[in-house]
Amino acid sequence: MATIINLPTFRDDRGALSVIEKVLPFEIKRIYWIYDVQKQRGGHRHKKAIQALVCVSGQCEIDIYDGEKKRTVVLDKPTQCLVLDPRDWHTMDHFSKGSVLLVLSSEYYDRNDYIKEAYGE
Ligand code: T46
Repeated sequence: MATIINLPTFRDDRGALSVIEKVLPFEIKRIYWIYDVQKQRGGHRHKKAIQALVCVSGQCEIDIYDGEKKRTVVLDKPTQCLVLDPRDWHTMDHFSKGSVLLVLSSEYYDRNDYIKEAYGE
């Protein structure tokens, strides 16, 4: 099941700094980011990849379904990280203008890792 991690964050009179270190349940093999979003994205689950999502600017919504429970997570803080298990079907939508969604993945890119058939209701 998807989990939210509150990231260590250091604020002072210069601003804020959040860090991901020793908190993820995987070694990071790939980093990508999604921006200028015009339409819903995602719409799949994975065979192996565990992924950690941080909306580093702005906000977006992630709809998640693990085959048993549905959940919507609003990512609107750069101090929060959403970890998706491979079985978590996910779509990403309602991106605010200028938002950036950072994704850290446990796997190198492999188009065969994607499962695009939705779970039955
Ligand atoms: C996911 C969600 C959160 C690559 O060539 N390398 C990559 O590492 C990635 C992620 C994508 N691509 C290519 C494949 C497609 O031609 O970029 C294009 C767009 O990818 P996709 O349609 O899969 O994008 P999203 O936003 O629907 O999904 C992405 C990730 O692919 C996916 O693993 O979990 O973000």
